[in-house]
Amino acid sequence: MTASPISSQHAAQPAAIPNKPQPSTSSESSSLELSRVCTGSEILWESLIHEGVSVMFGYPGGAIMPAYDALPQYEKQLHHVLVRHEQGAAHAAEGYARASGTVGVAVATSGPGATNLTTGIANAMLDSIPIICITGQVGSSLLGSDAFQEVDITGVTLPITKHNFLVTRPEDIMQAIKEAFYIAKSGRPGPVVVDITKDALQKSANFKWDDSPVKLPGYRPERRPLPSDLQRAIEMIHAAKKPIIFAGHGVVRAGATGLLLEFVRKTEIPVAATLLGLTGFPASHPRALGMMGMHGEAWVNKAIQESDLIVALGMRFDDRVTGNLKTYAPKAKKIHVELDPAEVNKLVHVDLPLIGDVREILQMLVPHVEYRERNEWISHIDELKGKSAVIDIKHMPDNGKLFAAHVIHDLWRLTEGKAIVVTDVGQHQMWEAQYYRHDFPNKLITSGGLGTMGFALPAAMGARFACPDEEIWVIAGDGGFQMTQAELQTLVQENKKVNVAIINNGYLGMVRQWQQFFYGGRYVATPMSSPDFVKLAEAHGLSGLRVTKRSEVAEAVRRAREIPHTVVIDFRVEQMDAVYPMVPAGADLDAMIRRPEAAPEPDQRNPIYETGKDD
Ligand SMILES: Cc1ncc(C[n+]2csc(CCOP(=O)(O)OP(=O)(O)O)c2C)c(N)n1
Repeated sequence: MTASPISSQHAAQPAAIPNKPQPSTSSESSSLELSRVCTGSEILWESLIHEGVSVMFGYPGGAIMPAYDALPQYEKQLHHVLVRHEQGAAHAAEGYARASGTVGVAVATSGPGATNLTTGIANAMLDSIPIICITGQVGSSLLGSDAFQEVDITGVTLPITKHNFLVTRPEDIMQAIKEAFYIAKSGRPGPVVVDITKDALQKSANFKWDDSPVKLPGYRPERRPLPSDLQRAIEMIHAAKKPIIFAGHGVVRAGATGLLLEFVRKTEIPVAATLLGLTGFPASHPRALGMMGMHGEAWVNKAIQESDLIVALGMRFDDRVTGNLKTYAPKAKKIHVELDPAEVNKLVHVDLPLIGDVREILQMLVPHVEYRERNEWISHIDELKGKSAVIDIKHMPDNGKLFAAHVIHDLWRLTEGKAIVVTDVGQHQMWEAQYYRHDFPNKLITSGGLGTMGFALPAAMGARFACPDEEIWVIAGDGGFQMTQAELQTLVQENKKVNVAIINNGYLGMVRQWQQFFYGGRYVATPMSSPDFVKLAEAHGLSGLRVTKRSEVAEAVRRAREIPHTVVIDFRVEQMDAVYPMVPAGADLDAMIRRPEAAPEPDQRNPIYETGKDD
């Protein structure tokens, strides 16, 4: 068994999302079990069951076939979902992990099966999501020989996993799985690959589940700040006149929303959110400012630039959040609460790092922070808000045109903000962040760090297995949806329902928007034709609806919610609309391009949109 070094980027407490049942393990009884002779394949599945796995997403092939062959013995405990592309398996495992607060599992064969997982692995790495990817590998005697379907997947995934293993003997499988789960969930969570050679799956070894805790010398996932640093933080918070709290993904993953509410109740400090932190603090709370950064609210970015203290919770100052680092929040002292020490002072110099779990640190701070009156600062931010709210597109009268903002805002109204929304990547993702008001924790699943088109449908499928009773909506662009649309058939085979809203603008919209703003309006390789999405849904045995006017949105959403199987709605929205405000990449955070006063008239239509022909 070989292992890559554990990235120093990951440390501290296991993430926990409250109110989600943690799967029970059968390890309690295991000390009574005698050791048995099992094949490596049996050891693999039994180990997963002991780790609490009940569903996994995968695709078979030569090297992993012995494992699949042993699977029927465990069909009562382990459900295997046959995806239509391994990328879908990794995204589904991530959707499952995000929605459940536990670990997601994907399975693939060697070579192309394993390489197809890599986009999903990288996505989980950048968004710190615990998934385990199990890959078959060629027989150990063939390793390094360029054997059929041999790819050095531990080498390939070294920079995009928190850790990975190559296992060549059946007696090492259990320990590798145990360590993989421990590493994936502890500290800053992330993906782990366990690559197992075919002979290790076929050969036998003694097996007895060992339920002693994993100990890895040199890996210290738990960290706590010094009491003197906590005291300094409290003094800085009390002294600040224009403070802002940043809610990042860490707040959501640590289940720290309740504590953040308490912290804000005591301190009156307004809260801005990153994209992944949006569900960390209720959007309708009077101190909620909204999203910051490239497509954040104008007043939020302006307030950040004026602030004298930033309390950043579980976020990493991504370039989409900061804009030009040289001019970023120049007057603000910065406290950075973060469990990965490698994120501290990486991009933005901070005055006080507090290394540890967001929830634990808030628990330590809340009893000691005192009320401060902040009316002046809060009314100043309200003034900044004024004009932006007036030109917000959702307040425009219905002029017969369908804007994506309308669709998403109406979807929010009709679902009362309670649905789990899984978005793809592009303009629709930003409109979702702006117009679906998130008041409940962990109800938004989106690809933040990697920005992976094709993420939404398979991730929603994973979320569906984690949350069988929740309403789930995919919001995808016509481009991204086409990347992984084959997973519709997986939903059919599994008899699972999600609703799909395609924000169909006939373009790779976000790239088209950049071409409009920064490339002289030369729309190269962004006009895109699509299949008839209604017929596509029907070809899968599902239902499809098309909406072209705002007045039709509510009825379509109502019908989709009633129909018991997956429904795809093709929302034909304005083609040339753009996401506003926008901070051009690398520009100062408050140098924003604003929505024109009047809604834009479509000035150029995609010629291949209606006809499917480029003429
Ligand atoms: C896999 C992948 N390829 C390319 C990109 C670059 N990219 C970002 S947004 C975007 C356009 C997305 O178009 P669409 O899915 O139609 O959504 P829209 O922006 O129109 O809402 C592209 C190509 C990406 N993020 N991911």
